[in-house]
Amino acid sequence: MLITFEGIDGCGKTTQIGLLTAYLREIGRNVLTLREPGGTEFSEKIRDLLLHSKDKLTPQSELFLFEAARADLIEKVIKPALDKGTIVILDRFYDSTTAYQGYGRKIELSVVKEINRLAISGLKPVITFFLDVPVEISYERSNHRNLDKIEQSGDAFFNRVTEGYRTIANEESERIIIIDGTKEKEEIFQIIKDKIIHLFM
Ligand code: T5A
Repeated sequence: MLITFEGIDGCGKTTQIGLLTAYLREIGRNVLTLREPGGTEFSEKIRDLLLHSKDKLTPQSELFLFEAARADLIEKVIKPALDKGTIVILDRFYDSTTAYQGYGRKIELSVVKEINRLAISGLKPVITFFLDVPVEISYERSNHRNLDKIEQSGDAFFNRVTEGYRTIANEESERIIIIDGTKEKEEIFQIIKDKIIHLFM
């Protein structure tokens, strides 16, 4: 079972993934938590290039790098884990690419979706939690640390990404649960836990 978390930077994904992982382990489930880009030696190198390289990347090269990291992670780690019955919780997946490179960087959506399709080779999450927070909250929560390359993309970019996420979530309302990410951490986790328990029944 693949579970994914989505939202703009600082929306609270990592916090909720930590709570969900602990809860699932408590009830005796095998859980593997991963983040994108990353999770293999190759994908971690790509992560470093994408988030910290001093070179300016074009939107297209950024897109291909995210997809290369994703394809490597899926084949080497995610698929083998799912085959063993492990629950995989993934911090970002192809919805991030649609939102950031499609809506944010303005690469034609049909192109982004096609390249996503190639990279994921048929793998889909059973459920996706989209933590929706306004851009100002994202900045407030991130301003205690150095911003990476993508986080430095500016207000207009993050407004487009946010609107993109809302559109994707409304188009795929069967899979994507929209949660108000400005609520208290515990309240958000209760919503997530209820949905997960429902999935297991
Ligand atoms: N990207 C990624 C693309 O452009 N395309 C792609 O295809 C993919 C896969 C990855 C970057 O790459 C981009 C998107 C990203 O810009 P990253 O370092 O992995 O970068 O960063 P994020 O995924 O954005 O993770 P962050 O750590 O920035 O944010 P989280 O995980 O959403 O938030 P979290 O849980 O760390 O919380 C941030 C702060 O807020 C507090 C926490 O305590 C923490 O201090 N917080 C709350 N405060 C109040 N109320 C709540 N409910 C709170 N929840 C958390």
